[in-house]
Amino acid sequence: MNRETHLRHGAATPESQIRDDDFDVTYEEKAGPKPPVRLVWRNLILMGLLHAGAAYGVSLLPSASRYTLVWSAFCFIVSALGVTAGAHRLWSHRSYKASLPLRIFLAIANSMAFQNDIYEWARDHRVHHKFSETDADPHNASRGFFFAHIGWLLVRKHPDVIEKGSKLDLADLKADKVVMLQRRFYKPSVLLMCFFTPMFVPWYFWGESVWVSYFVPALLRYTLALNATWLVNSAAHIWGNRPYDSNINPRENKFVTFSAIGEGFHNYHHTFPYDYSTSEFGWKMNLTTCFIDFMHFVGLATDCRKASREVVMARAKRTGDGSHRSG
Ligand code: ST9
Ligand code: ZN
Ligand code: ZN
Repeated sequence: MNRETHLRHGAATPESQIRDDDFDVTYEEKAGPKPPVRLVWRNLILMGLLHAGAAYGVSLLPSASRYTLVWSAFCFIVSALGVTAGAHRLWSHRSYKASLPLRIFLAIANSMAFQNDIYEWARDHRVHHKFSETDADPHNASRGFFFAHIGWLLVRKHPDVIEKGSKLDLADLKADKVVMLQRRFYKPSVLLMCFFTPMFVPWYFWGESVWVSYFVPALLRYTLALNATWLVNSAAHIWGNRPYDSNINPRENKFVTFSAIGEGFHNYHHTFPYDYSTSEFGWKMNLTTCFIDFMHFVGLATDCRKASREVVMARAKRTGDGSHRSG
C-alpha cells in the first residue's frame, strides 16, 4: 500500500513508520466449520450490571448539580482523549510523536477510560486494521452489529486473532516505559482514575452526594464513553459513505464522529491509518485533532503525519464510491 505522506509539523523518521496497521491482503480464513462461540459469563454479568447502573445514573441526572454535569462532561472528554489521542492515534498508529509529559497525561487519561491497557488495546487495534472483517479481527463486523459493538467482549476470541496478533511487531510498545508502566499498574490506576477520582471530586469540592457522584460521573460517563468507542467498530463499519475506498467496509459516519470526538471518519482512517487527524478536514468535528494540534503548538507533540492532498484526491478518484467532497 502506498504510504506517501507529508509531515505537517516535522521530519519523517523511518522507525515511526509502523506497517502492522496496513490491511494484509494475503490472509485467508481457514476453511471448514467455525469454532464454537464460548460465552464468558463473568463479562456478561459485569457488562449487564454496568449498563443497569448507567441507566440508573440517567434517572439521577435531574438531581445532579450543574457542576457535577460539567465535571462528568470533562471526565468524558479526558477519558476519550486517552483513547483517541493516546491508545489510538499515538500508540496504535504512531501517527505523531509525543513528549514524556504528554505520554504520561495520555496514559493516565487512558486509565480513566478503562478499555484494557494501552498495550492490549493497541495490539488488538493493529490486528483489527491488518485483518479487518475476517476471523482474525477481534471485533469482526461481518459477524453483525452486536458482535462488533459489545459481543466480542463477551466471548472467547477466535483463535486466529491470537495467532495473527502474536506475530505482530509490538517492539515500539514494549520499548515505551509509559506504556509498560501503565500495564503493570493497570488495575490500581483504573480504580483511581475511572472510579475514585470522578466520584471524589464532586463530593469533596461541591458537596454532591456520594450516590450521585458514583452513578453519574463514574458509571454513566464510563458507559457512555465505552459505547461511543464501540460505535466506531459497529456503526462506522456498517452505515455511511465510502468516499476513499469502496472495497472496504469502514464508513464515514457523522453521528459516530460526533460521539467519538473525531473518530467516525472511518473509511478515511482505514485507507490512511497513518494520518494523525484521521480525516482530511482538520478541526471540523474533530476535537482530538484540535487537541493534538494544540499539543504541537505548545511543543509537546511533533512529527504529525498527514496524507497529502494529492494522494487523497487520487485515491478517492481511483477507489472511492463517488461521494467524495473536498470541503
Ligand atoms: C473495551 C475495548 O471496551 C474497546 C476497544 C475498542 C476499539 C475501538 C477501535 C476504533 C477506533 C478508535 C476509535 C476510538 C474512539 C474513542 C471514543 C471515546 C469516546 N494478539 O484476551 P484473552 C492472548 S475493554 C496476540 O483473555 P480470551 C493474550 O495475551 C472494556 N495475543 O482472550 C493471552 O495470552 P496469555 C473493559 C492475544 O480468553 C491470551 O491470548 N474490558 C491477542 O479469548 C488470552 O487472552 C473488558 O470488558 C491478540 N490480539 O478472552 C474485558 N488477544 O495467556 C475484555 C489475546 O499468554 N476482555 N491474546 O497472557 C476480556 O475479558 C477477554 O479479552 C475476552 C477474550 C473475554 C474478550
Ligand atoms: Zn485505527
Ligand atoms: Zn475499524
